[in-house]
Amino acid sequence: MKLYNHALAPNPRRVRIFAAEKGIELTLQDVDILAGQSRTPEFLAKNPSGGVPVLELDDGSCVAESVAICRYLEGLHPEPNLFGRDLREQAQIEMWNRRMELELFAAIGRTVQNTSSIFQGRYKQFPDYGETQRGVAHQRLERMDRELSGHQFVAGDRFTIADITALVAIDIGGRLADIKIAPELSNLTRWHKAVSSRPSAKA
Ligand SMILES: N[C@@H](CCC(=O)N[C@@H](CS)C(=O)NCC(=O)O)C(=O)O
Repeated sequence: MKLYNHALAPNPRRVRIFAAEKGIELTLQDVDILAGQSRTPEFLAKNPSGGVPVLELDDGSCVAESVAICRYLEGLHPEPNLFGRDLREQAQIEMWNRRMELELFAAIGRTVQNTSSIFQGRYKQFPDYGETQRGVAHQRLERMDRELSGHQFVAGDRFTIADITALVAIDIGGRLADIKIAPELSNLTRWHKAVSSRPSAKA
């Protein structure tokens, strides 16, 4: 199995952290997405959406979309469980993962795309819209802080895929859009320190 990867991009990092939690070693092949290497005809044949990560299986078939890749890895290596054991837990974790993706990661992604110099010339940028999205991201972080007063991790009392999604989103926001966790958000600060200190966070 080979993972088409980019060292700094958040979605491939999601898969690397997920695999590291399970002790799976993936062969990585870096794709220079900023130089357009994920938009070549060869790469588009692997993933018509033109992005990383892509997991290429030993038979040459490809799976794109980070959550789909993570589900595949969970099937191959069920432990430690990161997607939920029974139906009820699976639904809860899915709910939290989608909230982290659609409410937090998306707002941070739109802030970065519309304000970071990295994307100048790559996308038409709308800085005002980017600033609005920065506000949305901060509101979501404040809500996360309140949610984390009731449970240790995003989806409950154990580490799951939802924590991985939140971590990669927050870290890329901090790096490329200066979206930082305010010190008064003590539950979120505690959570971020805990998940960042797991060995998988360095993957
Ligand atoms: N929904 C996809 C998003 C993939 C994605 O947007 N990847 C970015 C890196 S984080 C990328 O490769 N961008 C390059 C491009 O779109 O040209 C997933 O979850 O994997």
